[in-house]
Amino acid sequence: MMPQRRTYDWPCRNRTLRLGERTLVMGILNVTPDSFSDGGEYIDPDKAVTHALEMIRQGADIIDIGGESTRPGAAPVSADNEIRRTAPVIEAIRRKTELPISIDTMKATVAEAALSAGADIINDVSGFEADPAMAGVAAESGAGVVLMHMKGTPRTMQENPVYADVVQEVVDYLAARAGAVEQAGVARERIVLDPGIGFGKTLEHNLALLRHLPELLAAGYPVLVGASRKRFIGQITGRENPEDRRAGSLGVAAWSVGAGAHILRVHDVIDTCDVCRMLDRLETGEP
Ligand code: HH2
Repeated sequence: MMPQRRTYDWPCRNRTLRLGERTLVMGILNVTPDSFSDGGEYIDPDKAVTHALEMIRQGADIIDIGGESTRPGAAPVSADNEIRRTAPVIEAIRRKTELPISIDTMKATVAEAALSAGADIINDVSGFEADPAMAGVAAESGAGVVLMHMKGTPRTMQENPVYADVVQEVVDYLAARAGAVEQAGVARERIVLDPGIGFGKTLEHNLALLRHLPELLAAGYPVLVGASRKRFIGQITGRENPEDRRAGSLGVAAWSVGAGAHILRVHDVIDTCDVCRMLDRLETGEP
């Protein structure tokens, strides 16, 4: 028997998302020229909006928009450039749908522009550490918050990540970051944690974090997992090309739901939604 997930109400500005009854699927929209899987595909705003609407039709619960690649070795992007890439796309999506939108950024000014354009959630891969102004933006706006663990910076994080105990270190780090963000005025119930698969982690580290997801869940916050098409899936399956990692990604998605994750951040929305619907129903046992 699968354990029943703990449920949460996640307030994100003027809406509240129910977490844990049904797994939520966050569709990835990278408005970047250099993302590791879909780089360049959606840099054109019209194409980006079309892809977002397609993911919504496929069953996405949240659209996560990023204007800066965080793939290993990626070069940083200026705030102006990131805003130019993301804000118009958010505005255009918001005109067409009420679905929650998250902004994937480490910069407070980018988050602010995204919130003005209609975003509801701030997804920061630096755990709100990169920009000291980020917590204030979240506190003031009432946005939902995703705090992710990363060791180092995207430029250097995969060089030689070393941990004494990766699970303990990630859990302690995220709990401490959540505490700091709460101190800055963000209500606890607005925070979701993410172990940061692939961010300063070897294959073994990624596997340990996924195998011990319940230890992160025990911190008492909802958990998001972003493993879609990542390199460790290629290492295990032998698939060099990220687009060929779909089945491997679905395997990790199924594992994560079984372990208790509340939200999955993915490229392949339609398949992930099917996996989630099956697992959600198996979990409740409803006929
Ligand atoms: N992974 C990526 C980017 N943002 N955010 C969260 N919360 N969790 C993740 O695991 C995560 C994330 C990296 O993937 P992707 O956006 O596909 O690539 P890139 O950073 O190259 O744009």
